[in-house]
Amino acid sequence: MKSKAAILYEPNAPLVIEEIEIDPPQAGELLVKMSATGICHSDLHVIQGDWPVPMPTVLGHEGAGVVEQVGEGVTRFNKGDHVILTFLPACGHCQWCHRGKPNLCDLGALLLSGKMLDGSSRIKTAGGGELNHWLFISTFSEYSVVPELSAVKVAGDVPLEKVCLLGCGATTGFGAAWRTVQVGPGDSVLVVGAGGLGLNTIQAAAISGASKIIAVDIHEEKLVLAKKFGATHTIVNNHDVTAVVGQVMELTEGVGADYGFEVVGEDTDETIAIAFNGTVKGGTTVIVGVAKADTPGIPVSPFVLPLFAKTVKGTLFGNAQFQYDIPKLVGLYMEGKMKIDELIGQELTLEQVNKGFDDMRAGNKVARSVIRFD
Ligand code: PAD
Ligand code: ZN
Repeated sequence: MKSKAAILYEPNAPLVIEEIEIDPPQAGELLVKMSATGICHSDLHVIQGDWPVPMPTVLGHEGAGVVEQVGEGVTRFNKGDHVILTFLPACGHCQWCHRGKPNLCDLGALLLSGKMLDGSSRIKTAGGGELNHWLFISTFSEYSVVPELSAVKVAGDVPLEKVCLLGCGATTGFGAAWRTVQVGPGDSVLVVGAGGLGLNTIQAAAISGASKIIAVDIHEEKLVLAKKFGATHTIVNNHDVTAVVGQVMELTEGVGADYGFEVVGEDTDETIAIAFNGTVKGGTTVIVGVAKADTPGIPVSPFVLPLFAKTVKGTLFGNAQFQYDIPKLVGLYMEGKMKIDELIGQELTLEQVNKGFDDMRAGNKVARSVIRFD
């Protein structure tokens, strides 16, 4: 079948809207009619050439839609089901899934392959040219074939154009505070980067009862939003790490925050330095942002790390148990206890996808853009 999709042919070029050809879903796969997809910074990393991703590719990995057709052997889904697509699949059988770490599922090894789970492809250009899948779900397309293992079913009355953000950013940011470390009542939290993910780290910390939540960003506009999501204090990062850390210390009785989160993934020499140096002795720094693949290292002093007995942790998908956690977060959202609408600064058409990335690069326009297909 034909589908309109946004193709990235090479790094640092605009995405091109074209009709592509999609093969029917194979065993264990679904054809999904996309309702909406968020624009996440990870796709911007791919556009910037930061990560080793095969091109041309159909980007997008924060989507939700309606099952149009199911492949052979699919029993959990039927035509008409509403689904959120996750940027990682989980098989449920490998040792990582059994250890309660579906975010580390063995299937993740194929994540950047550009192929489906069986190593073949379902998409090509209208002229028959090669196209790569992205994270198995390529959501910048009216229709997409996806593994059933990348889908989470939701009720028919859940607004897909909002909860699509749970497929990546909202769950990752929220999970970083809720699952990766368990922020608790009275804790102090420092969040560097108040974008699509960081705002969710802030709101998870607030929901968990953190007493002090310090948000750091380079844009005032993001800090205004951070307050809406539960930040108690905000600091503009004017690229003076010592000054920013000094302000964090002033706000935390001179010791630093119990948890420091880096949620930027750019300028990591300064953002990780702020998160790490702003973390209390014995505390934990969580790195959420994913930097350029060839970044040589992180600014963590091997003198300070042991002497202050700090922990530095990475997180993938916020350590979410996503088949279980996403329905839970949908429930929180439907009860009005989790903010998602407030993240969405604008809705765009697929044709406006490059505007979405321009606004993300500008940084001060919106926390998230959502592309709507219907
Ligand atoms: P975003 O662009 O929505 O937000 C980034 C925020 O950081 C913006 O508010 C910027 O203004 C702010 N910022 C930029 N530079 C600085 C700086 N020097 N100091 C302070 N703030 C700054 O991005 P996002 O929230 O979609 O993604 C953030 C990162 O998380 C990005 O690297 C992405 O690839 C990564 C990510 N990680 C996972 C995971 O599983 N670990 C999942 C999804 C995305
Ligand atoms: Zn993402």
